[in-house]
Amino acid sequence: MHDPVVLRSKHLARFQAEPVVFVAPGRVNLIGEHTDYAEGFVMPVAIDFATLAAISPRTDGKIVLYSENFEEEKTFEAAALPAAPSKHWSDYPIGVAVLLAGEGQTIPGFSLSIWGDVPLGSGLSSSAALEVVTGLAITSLTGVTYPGPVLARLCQRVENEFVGANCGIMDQFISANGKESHALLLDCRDLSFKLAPIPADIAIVIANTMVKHSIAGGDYPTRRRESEAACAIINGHRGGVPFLRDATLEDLEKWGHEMEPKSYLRAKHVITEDLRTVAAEKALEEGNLAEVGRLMAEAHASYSKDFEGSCPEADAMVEMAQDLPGLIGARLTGGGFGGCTVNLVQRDHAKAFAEKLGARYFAKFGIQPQIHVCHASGGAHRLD
Ligand code: GAF
Repeated sequence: MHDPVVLRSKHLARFQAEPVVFVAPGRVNLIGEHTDYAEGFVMPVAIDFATLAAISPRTDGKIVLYSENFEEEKTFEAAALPAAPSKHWSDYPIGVAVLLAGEGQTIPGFSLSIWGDVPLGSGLSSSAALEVVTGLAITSLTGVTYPGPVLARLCQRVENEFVGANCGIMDQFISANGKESHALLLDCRDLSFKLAPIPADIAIVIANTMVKHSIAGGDYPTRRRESEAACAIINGHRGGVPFLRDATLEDLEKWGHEMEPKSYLRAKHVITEDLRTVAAEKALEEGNLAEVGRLMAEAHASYSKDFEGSCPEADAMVEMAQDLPGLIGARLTGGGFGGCTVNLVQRDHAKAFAEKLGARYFAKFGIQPQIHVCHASGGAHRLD
């Protein structure tokens, strides 16, 4: 699906240099939302939307980035990397160079052509894919290769320390470490993971509400702060709870009355979501799809009501899927406040499911949603 030939020949024509080409996928999260920065559990899948990067060295000390999607070029000096972002697509790739330089790597001049089909602002991790593919590309020139989990952590730091988005590790981790036909149950505390096979007869149907989502906006950091405030109260009482991962529902019962009502609800979502995520992996492993679907429904209700991370369009998209033939489970996926729902659907029904869901959504909102029947893909790698 992601043929490097076109990008390679465009790069050659633009920069008169043969590149090497890398790919990094976007992701959809099956369950485990806003648990990653609480050092909890997530269960994402790499998908067959991805970002490609073609790289070749330069001798003039310049870093020239070209986006095929934006048809725009931006030039930097390798010896004078920017200290701050400029609210531009180039923040992500140049941020990777900045962080690698901070790790002591000498960043050479290079030309980088980028193309991707991860829909932007849809909660499918287009920025993580761009960071991870750039990390692979640049380290192929510096010769210092990073294992997938280390590259993921570096790319998360690009978001946190350069771009200024306070995200967790999930998106970069799955983009760097995804496995064909599998979801990953990732423990965000120590980055250990377990592979959860997606049965061949189940399709992952991603339905885009077309409501733009951004984790750099105000809602994501507000929710994070609210949940962390609840954690601090529990930790103040019994210690040993640096993250909500360490808290229990009993803790919430005991000290919830001291919390702001919103903080209490955010924490309730995070604590119960961790339990659901671990249970969903077990159910998937046991082939208990009814239980996977039940947990996804519970997760959506918790995300929408307790965490208030949904929006009317996403709630409606989940609701409209409920009585369609073949549905196993549906929920809003990703950072929230818009973006996509993820639907696990019996493969035989997937095409009709997508058509009917799209028609229902259009009838209600007058917006044509993009609906994709996706496949669990492998993580980032070199193409050729
Ligand atoms: C966004 C963030 F980037 C992730 O780290 C994660 O917190 C997710 O929202 C919510 O689960 O994708």
